[in-house]
Amino acid sequence: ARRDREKERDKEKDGERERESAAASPGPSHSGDNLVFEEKNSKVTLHLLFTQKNDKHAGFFKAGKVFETFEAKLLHLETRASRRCEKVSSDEVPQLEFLMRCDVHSSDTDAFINALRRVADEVQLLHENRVPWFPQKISELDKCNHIITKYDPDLDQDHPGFRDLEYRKRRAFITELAFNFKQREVYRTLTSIYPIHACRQFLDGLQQLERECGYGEQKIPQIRDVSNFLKEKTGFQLRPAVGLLSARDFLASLAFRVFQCTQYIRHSSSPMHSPEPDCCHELLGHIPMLTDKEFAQFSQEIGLASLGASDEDIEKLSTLYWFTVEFGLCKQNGTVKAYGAGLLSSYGELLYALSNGPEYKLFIPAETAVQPYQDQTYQPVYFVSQSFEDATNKMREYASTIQKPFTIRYDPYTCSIEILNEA
Ligand code: HBI
Ligand code: NLE
Ligand code: FE
Repeated sequence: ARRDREKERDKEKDGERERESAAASPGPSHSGDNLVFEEKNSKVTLHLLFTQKNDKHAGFFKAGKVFETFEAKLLHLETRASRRCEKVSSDEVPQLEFLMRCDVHSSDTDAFINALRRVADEVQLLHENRVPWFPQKISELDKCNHIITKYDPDLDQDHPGFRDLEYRKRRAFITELAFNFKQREVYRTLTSIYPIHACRQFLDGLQQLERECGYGEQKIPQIRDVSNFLKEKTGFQLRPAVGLLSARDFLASLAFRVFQCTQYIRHSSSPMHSPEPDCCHELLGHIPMLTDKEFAQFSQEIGLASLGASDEDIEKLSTLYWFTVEFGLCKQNGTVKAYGAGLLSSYGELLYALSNGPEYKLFIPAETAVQPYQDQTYQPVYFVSQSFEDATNKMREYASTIQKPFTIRYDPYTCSIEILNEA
């Protein structure tokens, strides 16, 4: 008996799942006369033969109420005498059939037809051959996330873990992670446009990471593995950041060739842009650049320049950091390419930055340093350098002009800062 109940319940769930999936999001393209592809979140066209109840008056008009309730749209209507009423005597009105075509929310189809049946003698669904939505691209597997709850420890009282709250919490957490598994989409869409929009140094770095460090669509690499890899390439290490840090703290880490990495992932509703750094931004935006020796050196120099700097200088340095390391553009072989991590981790902004939309300004550190910026949405202005090398050289020059009452040297053997002439 329990098996039967379970079967019943699964059947119900499957029905639910179909309705939900039909309502959730857009799906494959639409309909021939006989094949009706259900579109996610949309309408389905029905061809119905509605036979009016002969013993009731105005039976068809009752159908109007049903149409209204279900927000169904009548696309075509024709009437004919029902073939069943051939033997109707001459004083009787022949039974009418209404042939109609209508659009109805795909998730409501069954309920709509049932409601019509209540006011009709008969409702026949013509050409019915509805095809449930199915994924047509691997990325659409993100939508195949409806679960069968038969063994769900939260719902099934017979589940061995039903009484173990800790266990259920952990299960729920893991389930949540799986639901948010959009990184594959982030990786695939971005890598599709890197070849045209990313600078050479980035492409080289990413290729090495794919070859030697487990980068790919399939999984998010561990910070520790990437850190070990980077350490060998350029001496940079990664450490898990506690959150969005103050500019002073964030830049100070760079002085030691330490890059602070966020660990969470952007919300699955917005895979193409995140206003804050997340692991996609760190791993896809920053890390490939940090495999480049020149860029690593340059990053450390920004960090060193920030140590002990005044608040105003920190403000300027972080603005420069913003328009170079995060959103920098440079020319390579006559084409504008992106080297900024905030661009290289956002499909939306990468396309936008290299379109005709935004304003371009020439990168001149003293001017760039006072350009206001925001981190909510795409930048209205980007700074373009004559070349990647030009950007790093100009930044170095600028950093050396920052006045501080002491001089420092980084000792790479001990990974520490020496203060040379404290005032
Ligand atoms: N904190 N964790 C973290 N990650 C960043 O990229 C970051 C930060 N704090 C400030 C910051 N970036 C930049 O906006 C510059 O101000 C340095
Ligand atoms: N907008 C970037 C992205 O979507 O990856 C993150 C920027 C962090 C400064
Ligand atoms: Fe960043």
